[in-house]
Amino acid sequence: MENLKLNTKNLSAIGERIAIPKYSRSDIKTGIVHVGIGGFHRAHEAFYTDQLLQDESVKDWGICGVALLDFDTKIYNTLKEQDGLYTLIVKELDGTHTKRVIGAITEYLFAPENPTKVIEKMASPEVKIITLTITEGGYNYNEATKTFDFTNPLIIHDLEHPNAPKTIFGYLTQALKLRQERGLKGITIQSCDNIQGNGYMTQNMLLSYVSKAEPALVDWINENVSFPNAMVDRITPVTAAEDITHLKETSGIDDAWPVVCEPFKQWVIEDDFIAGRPAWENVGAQFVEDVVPYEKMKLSLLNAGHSVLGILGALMGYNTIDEAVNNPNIRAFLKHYMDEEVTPTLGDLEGVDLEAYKQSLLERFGNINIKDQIDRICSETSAKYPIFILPTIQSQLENKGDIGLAAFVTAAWAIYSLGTNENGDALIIKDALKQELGEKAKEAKHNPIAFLELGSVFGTLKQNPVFTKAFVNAYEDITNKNIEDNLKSINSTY
Ligand code: CS2
Repeated sequence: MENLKLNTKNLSAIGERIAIPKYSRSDIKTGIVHVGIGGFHRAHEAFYTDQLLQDESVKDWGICGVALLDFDTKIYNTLKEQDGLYTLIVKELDGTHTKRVIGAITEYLFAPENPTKVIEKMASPEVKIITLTITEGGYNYNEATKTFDFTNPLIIHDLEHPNAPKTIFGYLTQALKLRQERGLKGITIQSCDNIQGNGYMTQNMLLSYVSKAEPALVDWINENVSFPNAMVDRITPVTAAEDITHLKETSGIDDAWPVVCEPFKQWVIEDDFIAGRPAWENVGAQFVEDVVPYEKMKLSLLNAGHSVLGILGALMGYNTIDEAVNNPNIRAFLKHYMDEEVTPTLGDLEGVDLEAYKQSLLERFGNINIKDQIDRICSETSAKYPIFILPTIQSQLENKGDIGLAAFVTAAWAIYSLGTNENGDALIIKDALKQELGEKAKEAKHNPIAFLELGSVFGTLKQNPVFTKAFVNAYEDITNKNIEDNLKSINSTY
């Protein structure tokens, strides 16, 4: 089989091998600007939108993908080379791969190269929605002060150079200002990040920035921009070199950056789109009045579950999430954490079978074909912990519920931050606070609660005697015996 490079020219030939878009991509207008064209966006929103575009009457919802950071050069160049096309490889539970070429990203821009072009695109009349996957840390929220972080050097830069911004806040402010000046009404800004109340967070952080950068724009935003909350879900590991080779060997497709993901997908969205929206419900998204309870369930069970498996698994020397969850002691620990510490915080979830949901998570985590990297899960834990784990602890403390298992994971993270696993191998720590975490982790060897001094991660947790006691005990237990033996003793108490 001849290898075909993925691009528009070869598309119909590729269509004889795997599924390709049925619609004519050149007829699709851009209705959405999406910032952050990483794997998750390409496995999720772009996938849903591609499915919708298969309906020939839908022509207004093409996506313009924006690469915001210098770091994104590679994905931008790849999409440019491949005319925005990429292969989505769904790794099914039975080990087979379902492959399809996704065509929904019809335009792509590289912000560092041409900021004005990005601002103009966001301000163009045909664009009705700006969607974001800018990661948990991208919202510039500080847990310690509970406010927008104006000390961030990039924010200081944007305030000084409004026409050549570097952050999402600088871009959105300029674009919205142009829309106001041009008399263009409503636009929706929709977060697709894993944050409780991600719409509220986007709105609050943007308004904080705008109040300083363009105070006169605040009222216009309040009247003309909507910020729906949404829960997003699809496990999307980092594409491995073998994925690229395998696609070439099995289908003869030369794709420099395919995306791999699990079969499961979910998108629950509040129906608050001031300028209209795609009928994503026709392709499986759910529109609801209030998404907050669903988000909370997902963040505190799935995402926190990932962090639990990642931190404990990394210390025990595992590389992937399935290896960790398929260790019976870790699995039982995670199950107890979900049942005893998270479930009591979730309140009433109408129409959700929580037991079935938790069971399905264990199965998804255990999918041996996905090979989701523990390094990916543990990256940026300092931004994830305050969203995934801290709210559960706070809620349990308020209601005098158990926090012992969360304290154990937190203590394990302190040990992890020393940079070596139990076998003496170096851990690759990718975290914006890597240095601070490392310093606190060293102090913690003599005084464990020093680790909790990182206010932007732990808020006021250090002042809570119930938590600190459990944390110090757990820290000592981990210093005295290995993780697995600790898990065995903990599990035996349930
Ligand atoms: C993961 C998420 O980043 C993480 O730690 O928990 O990327 C997770 O895989 C997705 O949110 C699944 O929807």
